[in-house]
Amino acid sequence: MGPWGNFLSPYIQAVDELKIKFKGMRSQFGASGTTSPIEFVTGRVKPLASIYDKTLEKGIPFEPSKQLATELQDIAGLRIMCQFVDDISTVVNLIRQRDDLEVVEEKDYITHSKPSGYRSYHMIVEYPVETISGKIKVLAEIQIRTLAMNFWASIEHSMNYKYKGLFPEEIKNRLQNAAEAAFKLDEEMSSIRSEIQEAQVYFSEFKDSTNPKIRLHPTIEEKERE
Ligand code: 0O2
Ligand code: 0O2
Repeated sequence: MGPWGNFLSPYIQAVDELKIKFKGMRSQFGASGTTSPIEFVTGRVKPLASIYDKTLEKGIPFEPSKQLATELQDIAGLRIMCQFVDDISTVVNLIRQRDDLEVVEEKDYITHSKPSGYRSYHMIVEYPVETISGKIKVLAEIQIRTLAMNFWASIEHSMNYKYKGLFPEEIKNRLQNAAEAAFKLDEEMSSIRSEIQEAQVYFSEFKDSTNPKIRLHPTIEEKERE
């Protein structure tokens, strides 16, 4: 393994472990019969080409180093998608309570969206990875957002590649309007949250009810009878 392989290895482990842990949170909600605030989780280690671009932007040497590990806080990146805006603070609180990581910074781009229109909640955490040469603490960035925020960010991110961040004024305005429309959608969905969740519980019970032996939770009717 070369110097980059050695440097990135604990980040790969951190992403794999945190992905399993956050997906585990989702399963635990499911197993307890409670609607999960987590819809799905993704993770990635920043590709070397993106690390290179960031070092140019920040004016730091492109080499595995302590400086790189400190200044690039998103070499390990996790993304947690939620159905509703309120779920984001639930997830943030669950992460704050964990003993297996330390939150070092939080950035609230939901109440303070970026000028581009970007919305998301960012947490920078320090996560200890056990390696054959001992414990290594790495930084990881966790982005927590709704499905609508994620839809907008994915589209805008891919357009950024085409325009290299320099959007024509009209596209910039349209993207800002689209971000507001996405937020309006989130607000509308929040206002009918209880109806949506009732339907989702009914739907999952309907699926399970085709085989009564695998039903893990009481149905709404059974709950009401209790
Ligand atoms: P399942 O059974 O498909 O739900 P990986 O290493 O493959 O677990 P990776 O490569 O980090 O994950 O990210 P990827 O492949 O982009 O997606 C991670 C998980 O998120 C996958 O599920 C996708 O199915 C799921 N996913 C991606 N987009 C959406 C989406 O829009 N809605 C929902 N509900 N899920 C999505 P898993 O973990 O492979 O398992
Ligand atoms: P990637 O992996 O391509 O997503 P930094 O830029 O990281 O040195 P800063 O400004 O403190 O420092 O970071 P910030 O803005 O808190 O978080 C950066 C990450 O947030 C970006 O990562 C994006 O993933 C996301 N992000 C921030 N602003 C926008 C935006 O306007 N549009 C979209 N689509 N995503 C945004 P990178 O670096 O782009 O890497």
